[in-house]
Amino acid sequence: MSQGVVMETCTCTAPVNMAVIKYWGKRHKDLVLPLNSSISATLDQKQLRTKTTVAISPSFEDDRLWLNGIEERVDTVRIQNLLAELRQRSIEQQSCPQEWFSWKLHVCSENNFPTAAGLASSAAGYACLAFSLAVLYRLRGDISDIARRGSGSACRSMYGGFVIWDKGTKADGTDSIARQLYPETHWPELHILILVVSDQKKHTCSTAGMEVTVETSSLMKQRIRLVPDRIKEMTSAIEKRDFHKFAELTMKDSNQLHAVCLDSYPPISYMTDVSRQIVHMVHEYNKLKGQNKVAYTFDAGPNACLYLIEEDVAEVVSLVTHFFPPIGPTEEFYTGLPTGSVA
Ligand code: 2P0
Repeated sequence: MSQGVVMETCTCTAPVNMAVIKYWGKRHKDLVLPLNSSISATLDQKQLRTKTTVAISPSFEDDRLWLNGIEERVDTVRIQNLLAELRQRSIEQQSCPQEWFSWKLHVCSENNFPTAAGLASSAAGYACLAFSLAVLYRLRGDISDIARRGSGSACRSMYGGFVIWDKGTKADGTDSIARQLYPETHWPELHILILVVSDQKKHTCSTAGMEVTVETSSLMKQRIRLVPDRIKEMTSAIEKRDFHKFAELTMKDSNQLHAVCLDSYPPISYMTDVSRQIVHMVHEYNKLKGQNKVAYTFDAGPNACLYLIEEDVAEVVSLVTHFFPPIGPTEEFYTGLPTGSVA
């Protein structure tokens, strides 16, 4: 606090999460309610994280937001919905001084990884925004539904380890929340390797892509029928730490996500030739080993996320660098463990 200026601040970090059963498609756009439940692992924050500082002061004239040093608009529906929900809950809980509601907010957020390149930056970003504001406003209880209002997948970054986002059935979305299935200590040998194929912004944002898929893909209707069984199977594979089954389900679900994208009209294509070469490499490697040793999964972008067991990391890293030698700053990889949540 500088002399004479009243200001409250809070700084938090939030991790990205990588879905193994994907969220794709909404049943309610403004409330950000999904058509199906999804499961993800939360990554540790050493490699990929968002860091956000929020400040509130009577001396601020407007709400303002900077992302990676560049000022962004705050008058988007997502941000306004998230702020409205936070303030409403704060009023209900009487969690902070009343005059704060007339004070303006400044938000500074930075990612330590490519933004909007299909690396779950919006998940970490909105989780961090919701969490830092909840700390500032001294809110109590689960706030994953508030993060969800910013970006659906953000609700899963509120918890560490393996996380499920229940789609919920209520019209108001109060039961569409994230919860931890298993803590990160449940399967400490599980590692994640992220292969950055491109750090360019994706051509079709997830929100727009989902809308086209829901409106036009007949395959999507079949997917919605199949996902509940897949959620049960995945939960069981994680519970038993059955990597072979976990990998099979992860790869099948990623393939189905990209199949419904291609079945959309006009088609949406996130994977590139390099992404497909990674898929091919993984299947050849697993065939050679006689069981699934590695699983790939791709979000709304060409970058690959590989799940594997610790003892196989060295061999797979050497395989990746052999077939995909890094030639520039965009071809890097991150390694990490699924681990704790916002801090
Ligand atoms: C997921 N994705 O489960 C899936 C897999 C991308 C592919 O969640 O419209 O940025 O803001 O709710 O959360 C990306 O979707 O979309 C996403 P909105 P979001 O991780």
